[in-house]
Amino acid sequence: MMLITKRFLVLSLVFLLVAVAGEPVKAQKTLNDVKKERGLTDADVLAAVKTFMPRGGRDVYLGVVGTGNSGTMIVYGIPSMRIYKYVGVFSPEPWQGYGFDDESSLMLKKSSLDDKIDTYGDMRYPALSETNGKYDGKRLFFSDGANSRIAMVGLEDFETKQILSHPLFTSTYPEAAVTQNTEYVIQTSQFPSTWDGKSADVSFDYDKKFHSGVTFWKFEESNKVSKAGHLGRILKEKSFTLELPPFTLGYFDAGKFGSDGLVVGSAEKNQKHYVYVIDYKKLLGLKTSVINGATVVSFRDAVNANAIAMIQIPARARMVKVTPKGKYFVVVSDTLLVVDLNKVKAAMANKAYTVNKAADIPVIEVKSVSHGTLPLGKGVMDVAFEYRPNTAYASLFNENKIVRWNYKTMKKEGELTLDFKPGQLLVPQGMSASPHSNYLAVVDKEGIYKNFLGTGPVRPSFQHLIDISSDKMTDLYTMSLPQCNMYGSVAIARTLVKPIIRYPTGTNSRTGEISRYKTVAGKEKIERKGNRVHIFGTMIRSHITPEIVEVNQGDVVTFHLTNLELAEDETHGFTVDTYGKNGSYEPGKTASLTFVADRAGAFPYYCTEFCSALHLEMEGILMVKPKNYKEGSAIGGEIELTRAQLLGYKKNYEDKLIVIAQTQDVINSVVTWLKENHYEKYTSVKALVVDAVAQLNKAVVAKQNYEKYAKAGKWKEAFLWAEQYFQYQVKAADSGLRAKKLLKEKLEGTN
Ligand SMILES: [Cu+2]
Repeated sequence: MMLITKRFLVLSLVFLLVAVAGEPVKAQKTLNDVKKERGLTDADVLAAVKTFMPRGGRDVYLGVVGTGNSGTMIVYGIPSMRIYKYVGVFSPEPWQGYGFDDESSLMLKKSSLDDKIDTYGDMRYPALSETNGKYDGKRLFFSDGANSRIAMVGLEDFETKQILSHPLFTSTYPEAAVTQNTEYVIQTSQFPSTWDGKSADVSFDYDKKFHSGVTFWKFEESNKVSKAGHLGRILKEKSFTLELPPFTLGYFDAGKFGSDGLVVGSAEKNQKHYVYVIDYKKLLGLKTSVINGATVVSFRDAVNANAIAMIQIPARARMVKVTPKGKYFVVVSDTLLVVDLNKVKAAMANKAYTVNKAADIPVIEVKSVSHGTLPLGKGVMDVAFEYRPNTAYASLFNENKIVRWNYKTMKKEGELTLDFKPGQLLVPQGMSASPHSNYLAVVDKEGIYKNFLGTGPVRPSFQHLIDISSDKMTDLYTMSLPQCNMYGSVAIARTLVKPIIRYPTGTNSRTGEISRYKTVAGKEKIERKGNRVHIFGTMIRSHITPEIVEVNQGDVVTFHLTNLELAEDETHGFTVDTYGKNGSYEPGKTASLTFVADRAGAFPYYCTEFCSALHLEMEGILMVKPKNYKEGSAIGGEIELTRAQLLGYKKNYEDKLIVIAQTQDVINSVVTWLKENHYEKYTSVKALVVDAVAQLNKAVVAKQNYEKYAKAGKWKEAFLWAEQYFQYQVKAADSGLRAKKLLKEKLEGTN
């Protein structure tokens, strides 16, 4: 034994000496060393510095892009291009328990035609909510092209709050747009289809049986505002659809200010290309019918009310976008066409139509409403607007170019040649009335760069960040976006979005209301009615309560769990092994997990999100007793402790009391420091102190118990309660130390 120890010691020393001798400490490299070694130019370094985000720095914008068929959305920062979050929208997302807990599963099921959870989507062009034409940072909308759904995401917590399935369309254009005060969220069909669920013969009576449509989903922010955020909803019963003849519809946009009320979008039929113009306010008073539960305004009534016209255009419109002040809209094809919306309004008012005889459609001559055209090049895909007057950008896919141009003078103002084929464009705030002028993000679906490693045939999607702040545009950075077929994105100024830190305790995050399953500390319980078992549990560092749940095979079991944490970023996860149940519990959230306990045995449940040093102690066990199980057939009952065991517990208890006293010293010193430095002046610091105090308040009962059991000589119980007390102390100390660190940073001005 002695020999082994000695040899081990010698070996360790030798190893240590070799390690020290073999790895001489290198001098820190200078910027110039790194530049030289990596062959970087000054331009490379400047580009890197422009996107680098130091500690204490903040991204200027929050970007959102739909992942297409993955059915999720990605939240990222501009200019750092760091991905913050993937959010489940049209498909389940396990990390946040989306489509796994009862609340989100119910929402997803209700949005499906077959009462099941759809597991993919087709989401391309999101819309941010607006007030007076400007982004208000409250809501985000997505259309699912594949499953004809519309979704609303709350920006208070970046969670999906509502999904509706379209009652008429079986094919939806994967874009959403809003009117200038988000009175309506607009969604259109893409390919024509039948609406009655009966006729399906394309060759017979196509023009009568097949329809297209534009839907105006009524959106209202509720007067009842929850502390967790807004309770706004799309109201199906106040929404309506304008029926159109069987056009194939594409990108669309809503008017603003002088053109508020108008909706413009691309339409095609029999190889003829149009832009439709709808004056939706004129539709509001018209007669409606109900088809499949949806309110419908007929095309004929809209034409008679002069609420719709078509502008025939020479080529297919790849994109139709209204300029920020609402004066023009741009029709994107290789020759850009700018249409004056005042002229369109005048033409509609004067009924200056040539009528398409075959379909009886009012058509406006394009030359009578055109502001100008600009032949730009090959494969023009998209345009984006920025803050400088009348300034826009266009992407030329086939020419690897971005062009800056002026939609008033109809002149080209500059260009940037790229080493990739540019697709959809984004300027931060660009789809609102107040675009900014710093950056242009460009979609690119050809990740064939030497500086990206190959990962098999499927590559990520890419978004390039271009600096447009000066006359000379520069390509700064390439962000890869995995699990994503990407099209359009939107970005909003960081200062407009005000995300919450935690929910009021017991919040159902989908509805924003306090859940009827909210459970607070000390009120945990298990309720049984026949074979229906409800567990009302809580989670807090480092306990899941209850720790043991016994059910019978075949019982229908629901865990209703509430995260009692008040501290920032203290999310707990929850899974029951092999039962396929998985939830995510952000501070304050209540969510439920229901399953049939159809397999007998012992199934551990535990916290899946690393939450603190005591994370591993967040566990419990679900005992599923087999059918015909008889009590007492297993080992049970109270076990008598031997004297040696009892004394062991006494020693443990006494040792614990010493640790408790030491921990209390730490807490006291932190408390003194916080008070001396006026923590109460800083809201975020105060929140941490509130959490620390809450932990200590919970500890009071534990102390009463350990003292009681110690007095009675019940050392095991005394030790366990002392341990419980210590855990509350640790949590309080943890929050206290975080508060101290934060306050220090505030005082030093680094946070
Ligand atoms: Cu945890």
